[in-house]
Amino acid sequence: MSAKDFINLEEQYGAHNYHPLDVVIERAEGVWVHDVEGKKYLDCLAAYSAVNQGHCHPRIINALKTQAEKVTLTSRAFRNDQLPFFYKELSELTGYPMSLPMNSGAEAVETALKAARKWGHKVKGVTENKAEIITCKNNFAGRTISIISFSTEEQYRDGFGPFTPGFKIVEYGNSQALEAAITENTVAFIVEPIQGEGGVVVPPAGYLKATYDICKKNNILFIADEIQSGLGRSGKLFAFMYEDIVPDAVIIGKALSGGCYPVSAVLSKKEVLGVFNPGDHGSTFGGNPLGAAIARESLKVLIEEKLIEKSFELGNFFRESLAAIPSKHVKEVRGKGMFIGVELKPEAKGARRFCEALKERGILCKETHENVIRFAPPLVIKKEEIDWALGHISEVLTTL
Ligand code: IF1
Repeated sequence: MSAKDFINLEEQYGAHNYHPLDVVIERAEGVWVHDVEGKKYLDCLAAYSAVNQGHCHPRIINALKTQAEKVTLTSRAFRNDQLPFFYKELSELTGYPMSLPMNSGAEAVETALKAARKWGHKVKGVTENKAEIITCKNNFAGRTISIISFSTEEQYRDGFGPFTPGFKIVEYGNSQALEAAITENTVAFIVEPIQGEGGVVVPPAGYLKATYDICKKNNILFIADEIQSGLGRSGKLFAFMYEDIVPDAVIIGKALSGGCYPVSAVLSKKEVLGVFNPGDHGSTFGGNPLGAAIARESLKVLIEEKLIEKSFELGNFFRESLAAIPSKHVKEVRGKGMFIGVELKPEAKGARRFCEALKERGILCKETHENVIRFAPPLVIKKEEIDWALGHISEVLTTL
């Protein structure tokens, strides 16, 4: 079968809710993916930061196989022997005393929303059904009805109403806007420390600290959505660590399983997660032994292979090298660690054609919005591989 045959099958039988680049991947290892026609590409998207540890990491795959042969799913009606260690190791790594596991990122965000509302009512004393949660313009937190209720991207909402009430949206990067939006009913502020889908937008230095202090002053939960920015992507374990804050809750997903299985979690403390009583919340697959075993190994790989430090050093090198490319198309190069966005000028006629050209040269990346090319390869990428990619990126950005 040719790539075209696979694409035709997919187009015929699948819902058309995506517009992928036409590369049909059949296997991958580390930073490299191989398509059905035998072509090899450097993956500069890393499944939106889910494969920070690299594709099919041997240790993670081994943990997957070993656990799959023992027990995969118990449901939470019974206990299993992996979940307790997953909780403990996650706590030791992050410093958060407890966590609640789910599967997709969106489910973990929903979990945080539910925790915040219930905390607001039961602990803070906000009148029932009056809780307000503040979010930021250009956020991305998933696709559920409640989450798109606070999206500012028209397409993500179009046709999907009616929406969940109780959200307020303020400008990202402006702490005064947060302060002005607070009422006696505000229970939480949810923020991406670096906006991913928004175009790898890094807020002004001091913004996270300022908004955190505002939350503390007003008895509001500060919740960091680190689903994309977390677990080493930004060059720190969490992107919020660039500022001196400890969020009340942190939401993680994606790289928590090294891209091998959907595993997400909300990290927090007893005052917050303690609002959930047996039966209040759950999931058939959340906390299952297969996911827990995979996540345990994924976290170990992240630490033992020093991927966070590598992301910081090589990411900064990659970003500075991109910024030095003399291209008339580039408006700004920004990011932290291995989380990089190259914003093109409007005259460049869109990032998509640059992604297509890079694909022809064996580099896979994806535009975000019209004008931003995102570079976020697996954190196992080597300096020589970055150098090789830079040669091609430089040619594409200067000749197209
Ligand atoms: C798609 C985007 C990235 C996220 C943050 C929660 C979630 C995400 C900060 C939800 C998910 C994914 C979703 C995926 C593509 C991707 C994406 F372009 F859509 F926005 F990464 F930039 N919080 N982001 O980035 O996690 O439920 O998907 O596990 O929807 O196509 P999920």
